[in-house]
Amino acid sequence: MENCIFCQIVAGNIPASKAYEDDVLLAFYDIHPQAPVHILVIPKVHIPSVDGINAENSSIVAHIFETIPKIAAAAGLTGGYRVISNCGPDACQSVPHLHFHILGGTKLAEQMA
Ligand code: DGP
Repeated sequence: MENCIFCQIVAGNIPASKAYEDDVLLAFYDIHPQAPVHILVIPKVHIPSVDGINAENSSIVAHIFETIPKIAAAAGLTGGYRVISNCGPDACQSVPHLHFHILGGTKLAEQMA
């Protein structure tokens, strides 16, 4: 999608600091990090949000979650990490392309909201 920032990153039209890539997903460092390590993991195909996950594309999401531990380990997150996906306006989703935040590199706050 031409007007989707993350699709443009996948296409190589907008630069990003990549953490991991395969045929299905791209992981890159968040431009506004909220923890010492803050990586975004996105499907290469455009899925708008968690609300857009369905029987046809859920294998992509399964692959993302199978790969997140490898991405976290490669980023040195030996003490643990948090995975978050903001969905919709009440969650302050700002980019309408499904993404999972990996946050770590420090002791995170107990409260999530
Ligand atoms: P969310 O609020 O959950 O939709 O998170 C979107 C995240 O995407 C936010 O933490 C900032 C990040 N972001 C937005 N635009 C860019 C960009 O062009 N490059 C990178 N690396 N991150 C971006």
